[in-house]
Amino acid sequence: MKMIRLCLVISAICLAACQQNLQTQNEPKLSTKDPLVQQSTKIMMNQVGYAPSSTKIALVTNVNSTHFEVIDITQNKSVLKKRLGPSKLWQDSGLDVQIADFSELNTSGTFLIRVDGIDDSITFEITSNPYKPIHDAALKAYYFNRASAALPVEFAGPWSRQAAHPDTNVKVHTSAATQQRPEGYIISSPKGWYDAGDYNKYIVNSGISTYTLLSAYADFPAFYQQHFGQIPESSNDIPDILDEIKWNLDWMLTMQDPNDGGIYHKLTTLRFEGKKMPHNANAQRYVVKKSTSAALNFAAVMAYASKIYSDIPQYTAFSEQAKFAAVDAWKWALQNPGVTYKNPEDVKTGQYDDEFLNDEFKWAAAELFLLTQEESYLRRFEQSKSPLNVPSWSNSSALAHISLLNHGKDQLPSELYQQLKVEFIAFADTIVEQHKDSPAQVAMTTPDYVWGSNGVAMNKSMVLLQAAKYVKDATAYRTAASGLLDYVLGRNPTGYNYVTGFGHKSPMDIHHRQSYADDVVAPIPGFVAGGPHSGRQDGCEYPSAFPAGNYADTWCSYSTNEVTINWNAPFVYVTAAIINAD
Ligand code: G3I
Ligand code: 9MR
Repeated sequence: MKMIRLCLVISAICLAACQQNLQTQNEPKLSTKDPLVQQSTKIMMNQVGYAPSSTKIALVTNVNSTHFEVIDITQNKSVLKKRLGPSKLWQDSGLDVQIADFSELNTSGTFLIRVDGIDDSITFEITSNPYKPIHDAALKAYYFNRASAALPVEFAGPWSRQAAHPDTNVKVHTSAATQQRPEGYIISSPKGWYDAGDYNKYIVNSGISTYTLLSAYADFPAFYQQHFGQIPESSNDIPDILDEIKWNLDWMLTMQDPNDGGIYHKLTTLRFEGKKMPHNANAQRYVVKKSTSAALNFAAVMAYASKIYSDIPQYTAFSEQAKFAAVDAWKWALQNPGVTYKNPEDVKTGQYDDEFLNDEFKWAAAELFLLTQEESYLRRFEQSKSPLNVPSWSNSSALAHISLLNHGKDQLPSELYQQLKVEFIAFADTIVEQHKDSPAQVAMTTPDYVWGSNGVAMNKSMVLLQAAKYVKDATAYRTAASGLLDYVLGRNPTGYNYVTGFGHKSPMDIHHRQSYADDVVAPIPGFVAGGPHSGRQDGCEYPSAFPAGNYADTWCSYSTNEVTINWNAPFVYVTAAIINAD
């Protein structure tokens, strides 16, 4: 397997080199000479497996045959022969693709797809509950990214590591100085998750990740009650997902200045650390400038957490604390409604800057209304006009709808509830249409190939699965949601299953300092790589000029091959939802 991966890496590098002669790096053009097009006599499919009742689709390109067969490997016999769909150009990949739909095959077993004239597909399984291991790994990834913790072998296996970043000696940066907490004042701000491949902790990204995991718990409590993640807290009687989330909430609480309720935008070194293990990355850390986006994001997440944890007897005091923290942050935001974040000159790390704050006001108001039932929050929600968009660290409008639809039926005026439902379903319908229009039956469009496109795919899938709860016939929503999961798991032009440690070909050189600097060849499993990004903002070389092909499994490619907590979270939600629907 390692040899195969090595060959793939080498061929990707060669292809990238060839491509250099064909076109300039930042001007992708459609060309049949694109390496992806040339190498594309292959069969692209979800590499993790299929539930017996699921839609099952593979994509075939560049073939002369009209039919495909599915071979049962154990019996060495053909169990299905069908016509391939018509050939269509999948614009974002540059490939002409034909669909091999083998959904009617609903018996468990190990199979491959055969098309005359090209190599057989990978072998794949049809099995009940194929996504449980990958869901568990994606959730466990948060444990691997815990700050202020040692990871013993018992829980981390070969990726065990020393404790690091106690964050008990964090300085207040000039940009955050106040009379009570002047520049250089020391605060303690331990725990939390590292954001990504870097070791910093950023409120807005942490917030959406935490919210998404909380909503997975809220939607599937019985599943998570029975679910054990092999983390140090597994022996207590609280669901592991709530223990894991609490690790981050504890940190988030420390980011509130008790003197005014404001929230520091991030806890960070001045520059990114080198490729070091956490315990060797010892540069001074700072809390930097308070921002309105951090305050509102914090208020929303703390309000939601207060609601969820109020049901856990051990956490009633925490639930109260979270509520007061949320209200204080909200008040700060009302008094400071337009403090957008930009890095001060001496701070070079992730910015998570956002100039449009209506969606954050809307989200925080919605969560605070659900928690307190105070009308003033509802009025503010209604005033905050912000269109529905795919959720992201900078766009939380849809999260307000998701929470109000899930938890607000008895609290909202029924007309408003109906209106929110109609708006949300209409939004999900646009994604269903994208799925139907796509020759690959993947609801990704050209503008979706931003930094973190796999996060976009998973957030779209989450929207569809949320909408599925509110429609009479959810088939189209669920099919489109699975199509996006299939895309991330291998039904894509690069042929990667983008989740580390799973499938036949998955990222090996993620931009993740721990995975780079440890002495284990395999990266930490369960992380979703960012995915193709047409902006190529890191200046690395890519094997294709097409939006969906702009991915490189190299350390260099931090805009396509980093991993973060906010891309894993919707993946956890989506796999949990699909597991619980089967
Ligand atoms: O908002 C503009 C839009 O108006 C414009 O049309 C478009 C064209 O490029 O760009 C949009 O801004 C992009 C922004 O994300 C919002 O989507 C920026 O170009 C793009 O550079 C920015 O990427 C972010 C990246 O950090 C760089 O700041 C990613 O979303 C974000 O996920 C990533 O996050 C990093 C952290 O900074 C540090 N930790 C790791 C993490 C993942 O790589
Ligand atoms: O390594 C950094 C990564 O963790 C961040 O997400 C990314 C965000 O901009 O930046 C990476 O650092 C790069 C820096 O921004 C520019 N010089 C190259 C660095 C990576 O080697």
